[in-house]
Amino acid sequence: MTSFQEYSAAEKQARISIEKCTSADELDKLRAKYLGRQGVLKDLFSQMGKSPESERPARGRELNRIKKELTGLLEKRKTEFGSVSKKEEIYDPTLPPPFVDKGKTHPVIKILKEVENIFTSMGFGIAYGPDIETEYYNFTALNIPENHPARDMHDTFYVKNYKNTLLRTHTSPVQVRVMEKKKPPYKFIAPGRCYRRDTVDASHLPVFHQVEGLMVDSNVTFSDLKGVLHLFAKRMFGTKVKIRFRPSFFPFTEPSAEMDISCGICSGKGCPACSQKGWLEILGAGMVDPEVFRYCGVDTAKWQGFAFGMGIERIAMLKYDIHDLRLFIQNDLRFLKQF
Ligand code: 2NM
Repeated sequence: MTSFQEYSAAEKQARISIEKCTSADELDKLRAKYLGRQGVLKDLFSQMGKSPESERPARGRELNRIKKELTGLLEKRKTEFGSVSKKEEIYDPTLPPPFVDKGKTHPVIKILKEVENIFTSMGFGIAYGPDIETEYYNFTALNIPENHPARDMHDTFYVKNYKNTLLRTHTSPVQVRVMEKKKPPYKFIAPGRCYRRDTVDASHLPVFHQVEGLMVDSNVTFSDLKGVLHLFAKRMFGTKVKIRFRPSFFPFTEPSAEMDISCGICSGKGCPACSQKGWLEILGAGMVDPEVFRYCGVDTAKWQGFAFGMGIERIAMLKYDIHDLRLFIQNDLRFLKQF
């Protein structure tokens, strides 16, 4: 038969072990040893049956008191080790990392970089300028006179309370600034954001991107323009692509042209994508008008130049076969993840 002294001895031993314990793991083992299903206390309770009936209430009270004491003590020590569970303590370096949905380059910017790479590989530099411009750099120096419809409030965002100040409608003012400052020869492109007062629809965005280019040297001809832009078209749309030039008009070039590429969808036979024409317009170009050279202080007796300009959203539309520009600004991941 178990004596009360043995109860006390078991309690004392348990207290000492719990006090000496140094980890949550060890504490779990002590809990099992003293309070578990096959633990010391369970054993003492079951041995109570062998004691005289008169002693049993007192023994029960004493064992319950010890159980309560030890439970309290275990709880107290547990808080000292923190509530880190065994599961959390295990770090498995062989597990794959959690999925992180990292961002990627926007399709329009991807095309912009592609265009940049094609021209820089041909020896063109890259020039940048401000998005907020003056009427002089955006219009006047480009031979766009005061009463020209392009200057209309309907097309241009003017900056309120700042006279002659606007958001550039093309990147040509960058070329004007370079021509003013540097002595030819040079060839460079001007990529960047442009702004026009257009209502958003399938083919218009008020904020869009352009790459314009300019080459000034002695003896630059329209053949140089054709050669450079033909090479560009082949690099951008594949070696099988055909090009053609149609006469056009811009205030800042003379002569002026628009360049088409053969429709890649119907191979030039005519289809809905090219409105049955077999051709798709991709850019405007021409020989820099002597009037522009005069505004910028370039000696027209010594230097000639060609210039061109293209809308990047339009190139992206053609290359990726997208029919609605609004997809580019809606941030729908189902769309953006495809590129
Ligand atoms: C175009 C088409 C044709 C152009 C002209 C110039 C400058 F500044 F050199 F005169 N920059 N860009 C140009 C010429 C732009 O965009 C459709």
